[in-house]
Amino acid sequence: MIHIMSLNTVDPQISKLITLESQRQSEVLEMIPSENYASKAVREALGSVLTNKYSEGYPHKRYYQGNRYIDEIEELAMARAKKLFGVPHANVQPYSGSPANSAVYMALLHQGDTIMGLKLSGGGHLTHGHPDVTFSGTFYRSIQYDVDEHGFIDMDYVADLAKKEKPKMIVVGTTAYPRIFDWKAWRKICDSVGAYFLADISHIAGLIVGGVHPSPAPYADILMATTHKTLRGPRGALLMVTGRGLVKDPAMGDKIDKAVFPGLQGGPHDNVTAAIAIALHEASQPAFKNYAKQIVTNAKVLADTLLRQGLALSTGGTDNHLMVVDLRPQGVIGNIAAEALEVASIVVNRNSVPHDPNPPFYPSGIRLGTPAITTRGMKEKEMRQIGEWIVSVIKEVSHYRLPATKEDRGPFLKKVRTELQENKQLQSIRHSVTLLTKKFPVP
Ligand code: DSN
Repeated sequence: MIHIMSLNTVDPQISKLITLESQRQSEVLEMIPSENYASKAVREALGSVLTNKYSEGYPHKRYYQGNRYIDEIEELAMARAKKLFGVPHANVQPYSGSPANSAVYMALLHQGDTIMGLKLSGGGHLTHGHPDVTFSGTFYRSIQYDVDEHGFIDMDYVADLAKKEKPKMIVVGTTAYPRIFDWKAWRKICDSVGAYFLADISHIAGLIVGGVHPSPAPYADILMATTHKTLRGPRGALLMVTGRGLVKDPAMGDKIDKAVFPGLQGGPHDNVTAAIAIALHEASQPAFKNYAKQIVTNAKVLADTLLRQGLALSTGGTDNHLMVVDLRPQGVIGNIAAEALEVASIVVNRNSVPHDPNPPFYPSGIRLGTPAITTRGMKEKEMRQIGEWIVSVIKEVSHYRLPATKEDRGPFLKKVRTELQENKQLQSIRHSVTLLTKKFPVP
């Protein structure tokens, strides 16, 4: 009986929370650069009967019966990924970006081998060798490169570091870096030391397939892309081996497949696989190119508005979908700026800035992105308005200083939170944001 009852009847508590979250998503300006609004078709596949199935293995090589339709779905997802990214091998099973990167390391490295990735504070990801607390930084010998004082990756420094440390793998990719990569230059560095070249394009995958950013496919050995950021699909990831990767090691695709399953994962989430296939189909449509182009235009206009009003941005601007606001000139921590913006219904995340003197929990910046608001149809005019609001919110909280002693920080943030809720200026911006979001319904 329970099987045919609606969610609201079976579990009114969860049902209500989903309704409230849906309302929240439509009422706020969603500006966390890694978030987006997946289409109804993608969400339909996620909530479909495919969640019932087990299909350990790969198409036509399963350990379970009953996979004839799942095989077709996974083959479609693989074929679409290969076509869209221009690669000969694609694995669509990784549960998300972190397991996908781990699978690459497991496939091609031995414990203790040297990997080289960008520091977290410079815009890198935890799985790019962050020391002490991550698998990538403890199972392997991790050497990290960094950005210069303006936030740019210094390629001469990277080349020298690679020559000195001889990494077996170089990871090129970021979560908070606003500039375009010179993939050819990275290839040269990898070749100079014989390193594997892993391009982690999680953030910019949608910009690459939308034709507004160069693709690393002609240069890298392996591409890793999460599927839910600019690509606008479900939570998941793609691991792709390029033509170059297969020349280097014809077994690279098999090794990566084996590392994903059975190396690190069990059965693939077939509902996600179908949703990935749908997202890849959507990304191959002409409208996706316009969306990708508008994301970058919007980010540039927003960055320009913030800069004109005196905010500092890492690298002084952006070429992609995101920007990192460096709040050190204001002296306020990212936590307070992000919380104040949320009171004004502008949702961002606090973020470390290059060479941040503060720890990641109390970083000196915030990260903003335009993918989700672009999906809602917002354009340059709205970016200028949003930029004004962001500046105004930051001005409103610029006098707050983080206490030096750790014990005082919790009570201080609690007190600030109450004050932010009562702040009339933030309330007034929230009202204006509500009016704006009503004009741009979540598709
Ligand atoms: N959490 C993702 C991001 O926000 O960029 C990276 O894994």
